[in-house]
Amino acid sequence: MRRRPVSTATVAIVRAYVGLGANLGGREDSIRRAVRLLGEADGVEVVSVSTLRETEPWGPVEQPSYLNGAVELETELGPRALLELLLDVERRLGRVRTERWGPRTIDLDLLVHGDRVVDEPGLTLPHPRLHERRFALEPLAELAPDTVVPGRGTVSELIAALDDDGPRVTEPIHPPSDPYT
Ligand code: A4P
Ligand code: MG
Repeated sequence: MRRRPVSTATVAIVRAYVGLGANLGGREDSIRRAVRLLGEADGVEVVSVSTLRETEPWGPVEQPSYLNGAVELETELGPRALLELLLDVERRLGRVRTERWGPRTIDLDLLVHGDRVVDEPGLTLPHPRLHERRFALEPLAELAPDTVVPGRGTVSELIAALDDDGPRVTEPIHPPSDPYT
């Protein structure tokens, strides 16, 4: 990954993890463009990107299968500012919101922001459904298995605790060494 200084000495740098999902259009292309845009944003550095994997759609809406992954960031942005950036990148990639849990060209979920616990209108941290979703936890485990999801446990512990009724994740399809720039 391209390294670029993100701060002055006085700004706290936090490690944050963002879930990547797409199930419409050129899914891999959308995810790659999203990661590139995140890395170009001020105050954000992309540290690593997981493999992308094909996953069965979760939820009440019938829709195509997803590509899911995760990206590790170092950022000086607080949770709100980072969420705003994610929503902005979604808009720039042409996401149109129709129904909740419905299909989307790109979905960027703020999974974990350091040790922050937030429960406000429009922002919940850690992501409220992370701990029950294999398609979100497995890419995260590739990047940071020992990371603590605040209030829940480590990523590895959460995977071990999953029941097997959730959507299946097939083999990773794109190696993490794939260039993103
Ligand atoms: N919001 C609050 N907290 C957060 C956070 N930590 N990260 C708010 C991101 N957003 C957060 O999200 C609605 C609002 O949630 C945002 O405006 C933000 O203020 P949205 O993306 O517009 O709506 P959504 O995605 O349809 O709803 P939601 O509840 O975020 O759905 P999910 O949980 O993202 O689920 N199946 C598979 N296999 N893989 C998937 O990735 N994704 C979904 C969407 C359904 N099924 C899936 C997958
Ligand atoms: Mg979402």
